[in-house]
Amino acid sequence: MDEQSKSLDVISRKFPHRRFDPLRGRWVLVSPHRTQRPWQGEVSKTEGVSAVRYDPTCYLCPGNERAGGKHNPSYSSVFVFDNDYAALLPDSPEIPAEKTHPLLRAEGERGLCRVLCFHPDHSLTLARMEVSEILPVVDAWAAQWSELGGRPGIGHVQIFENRGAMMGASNPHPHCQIWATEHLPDEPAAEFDNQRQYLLQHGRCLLCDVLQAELDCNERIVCQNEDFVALVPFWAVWPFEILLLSNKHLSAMDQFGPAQRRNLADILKRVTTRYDNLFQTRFPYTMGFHQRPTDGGAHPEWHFHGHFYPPLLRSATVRKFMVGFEMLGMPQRDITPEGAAEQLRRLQEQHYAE
Ligand code: H2U
Ligand code: ZN
Repeated sequence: MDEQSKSLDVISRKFPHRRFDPLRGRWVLVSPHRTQRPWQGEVSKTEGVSAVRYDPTCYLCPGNERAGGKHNPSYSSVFVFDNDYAALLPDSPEIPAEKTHPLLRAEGERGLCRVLCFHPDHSLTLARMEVSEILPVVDAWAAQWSELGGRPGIGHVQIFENRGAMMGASNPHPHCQIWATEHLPDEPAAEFDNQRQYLLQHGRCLLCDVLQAELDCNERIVCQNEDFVALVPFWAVWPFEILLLSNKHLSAMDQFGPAQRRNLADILKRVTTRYDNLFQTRFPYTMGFHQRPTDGGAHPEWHFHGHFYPPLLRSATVRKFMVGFEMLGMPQRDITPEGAAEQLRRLQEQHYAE
């Protein structure tokens, strides 16, 4: 290690500094010296492994009645339905611009929301499903993305999973949501601007270059297979945040062949198992994929990726709060991304409950 990188290494492990996220276009404050501070605040409940394979009161279990009165079929693999309480509607009316004040703007937003159950077994999570059982989930995601994204007027399809009560999941049954919107939402819109700008300036893909830099320095890689790399990004905000990158420059799941689909299922199982093993709990997170906008453009700038945003900080019961300086200033973290990656890397890929 040369003198310059040695001093950088020491500074970034011991002293407050800020790091830039070129994908989102924002800074994060890193305060590694703060990890020893005492905690007398909220202690959350832990969620252990469940043994309830069928819950007669669950809205998502096979055969049960949902809150809206519809009945689920006796499904045996994945099951997709239109959200009974959809946040978006396909026929929401346009708001005439002349009726709004330039500083008090509103626009109509059309779209639709679906729920996708991963498995009929109420007790499972991605971590405890077989790769062969996650594969139909990946296939369903790809089909949903193409179907919804192919509809006229749909500019973006967001697939996301809220796991655990701590992240606001309304139900422990393994499931995710899909929201298809007319406009590009703010997070992918910022990523779009930054990826496009980088391609214009450098003639290369931003995330291809990030991946190469991460592979070269090899400090924040958690696990990988032939098609995907899971790493704690240099600029991670959440303590154990993971960025999932495809090795190849692919922009969405419609470009995945059978090997990539299987390897996505594989890396998801490995990442979620490591998460559960970290604090021996049903590790909560919000996870989702960022794929190219579905406006019909080729989007050469876009690189397929997934984000895992888990709230836990130092145990199964102590979470990070995004409050105070985070709300009024900028995101801040204590444990370094390098330390978090090392902890996740050291863990077994066999689930602790098995
Ligand atoms: P979350 O656990 O991420 O909240 O997702 C569950 C979704 O399921 C939620 O958006 C929907 C809720 O509206 N839902 C139904 O569509 N029907 C039901 O009977 C219960 C929940
Ligand atoms: Zn259920």
